[in-house]
Amino acid sequence: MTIPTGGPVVLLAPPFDYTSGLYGFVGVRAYRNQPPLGLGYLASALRDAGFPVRLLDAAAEGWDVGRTVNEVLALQPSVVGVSAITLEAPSACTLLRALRPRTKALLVLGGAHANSYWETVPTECPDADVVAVGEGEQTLVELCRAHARGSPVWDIAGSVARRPDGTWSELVERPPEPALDRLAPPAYDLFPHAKYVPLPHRRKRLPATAMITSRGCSYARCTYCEMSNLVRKHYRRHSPARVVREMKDLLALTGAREVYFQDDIFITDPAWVEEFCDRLRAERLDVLWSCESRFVGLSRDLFRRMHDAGCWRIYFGFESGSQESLDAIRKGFTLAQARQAARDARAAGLDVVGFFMLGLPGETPEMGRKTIEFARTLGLNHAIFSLTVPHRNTDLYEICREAGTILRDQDYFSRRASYVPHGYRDAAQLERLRDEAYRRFYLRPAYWWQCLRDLKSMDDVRYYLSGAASLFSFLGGRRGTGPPPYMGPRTRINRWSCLGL
Ligand code: B12
Ligand code: SF4
Repeated sequence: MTIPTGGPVVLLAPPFDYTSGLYGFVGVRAYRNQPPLGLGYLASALRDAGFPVRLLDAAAEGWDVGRTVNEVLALQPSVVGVSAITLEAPSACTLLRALRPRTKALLVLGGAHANSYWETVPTECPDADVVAVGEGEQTLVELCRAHARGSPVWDIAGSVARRPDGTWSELVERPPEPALDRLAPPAYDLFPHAKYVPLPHRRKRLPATAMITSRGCSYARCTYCEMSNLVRKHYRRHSPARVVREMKDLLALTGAREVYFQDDIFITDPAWVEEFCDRLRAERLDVLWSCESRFVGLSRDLFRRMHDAGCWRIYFGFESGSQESLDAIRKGFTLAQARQAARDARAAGLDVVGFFMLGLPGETPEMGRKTIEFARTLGLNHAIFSLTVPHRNTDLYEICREAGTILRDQDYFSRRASYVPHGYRDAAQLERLRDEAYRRFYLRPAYWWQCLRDLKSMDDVRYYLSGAASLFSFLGGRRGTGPPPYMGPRTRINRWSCLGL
């Protein structure tokens, strides 16, 4: 095992990997558009335990692997902690492979990919010394302490590690922190905030930043989501008082004028939201915010209260316009409930964005068109149509294997279909339907008339202009594996910035 060197702990978000084909229309600058809060929490815990910490976000910086390796080595780290979701795992592994011969630092890999696939990570990423599983604050502190003492690191709960004989230790799970308020807020001061510019559909005002108020999902049943397998019993939330305090400090630090709440479901307990809104209003902060939520059982009054406390937008996962598909993926609501929620939120003054999935198992082009039609009738401000991507660690994966063809795993950004249900002729037919969905949703007079009626400020005008630029750049993009014709993405982003966006 490695020898401690006494340098800082370097926490690292890996580079965005163009060569893997995972780019699509969004581009590198748009890829990392919010701070990776998980690393921020780890940094806080390490600092509280007395470790010097550096946080590098290679994706936000636009660094490639070579540059990232040089930046890490220049800091002479004792421990390097890399965070990756599955999409980023190939890039994280390439990085660790490049680092391994050039440093004696302990190399730790964690994040959503390790949380779901820790059993296979040691094989696919053999240059990591340790794979952290689950919430990492305490695990990483203990790993760093053991490493600093020169003690073995292969018996630390919440991780698996390579032993000197090359075998990997068994996982002893670490229970997640039961009382979230005991955790220090993320070390916001370590993020390169100026680099995070959310996509136009994610914010109205800049600078905009992000926070999270809960962990886990309180519903956790949807068949396509890894949350349904991981964390159902572990749903926890910060107190409203803590969230408002954290928000105040974050705004003071960054000058942000808008916050996006990253929670899987922001509204789980209406009483919590009411208290949060009351406290926020009492602070009279100049801040807009937005959040994602389920909508079953929520009232127009609650939406109005949120609106009065600065919430401008809410994202709902409507997913499908076919009740049959909704039931199959266990969404737990009816089309009528979905329609009512959209109506109530709009009537309360909120922008409503709908997420929709095309190409679910059992779907035919006719059913897909029902989803498009449904989206068009909800009075939404924005709709996002995604092609179904089966995650290996979900119930949907097995269903997809039976009811269609899985073409590639966990490929979110290339615009190509990962999975084709039996009801579709081929991937191209499904991809065409997705493009048709965007055209039919956005390119209709009723939609533009609604947008005009919603214009209330210059922020709104800028917002719609940038949204239109995104839409046309998407519809103008080419299908396939090579970089789209308008890459690099920097040029595209720079063009928006000349509009002052
Ligand atoms: C907010 C969010 C987003 C935001 C911002 C993401 C970002 N860049 O920060 C947006 C909306 C942009 C987004 C987009 C996507 N997301 Co997302 N997102 C989330 C969400 C809801 C919260 C993330 C979060 O902040 N969690 C809270 C922090 C505290 O947890 P954490 O990051 O996991 O970190 C903890 C541990 O994992 C661990 N840890 C993490 N890293 C490390 C490293 C080391 C060394 C150690 C020791 C420990 C450790 O310790 C941390 C503290 O306890 C999660 C679901 C969830 N609840 O986690 C999905 C999730 C991460 N997203 C997911 C996906 C698939 C995506 C997209 C690919 C979706 C798409 N189709 O485009 C894109 C990817 C874009 C991107 N750039 O990341 C999946 C990832 C699944 C997987 N196996 O990869 C998740 C898990 C949702 C799900 N249920 O399936 N996402
Ligand atoms: S899709 Fe959303 S509501 Fe469903 S299990 Fe995942 S996080 Fe929870």
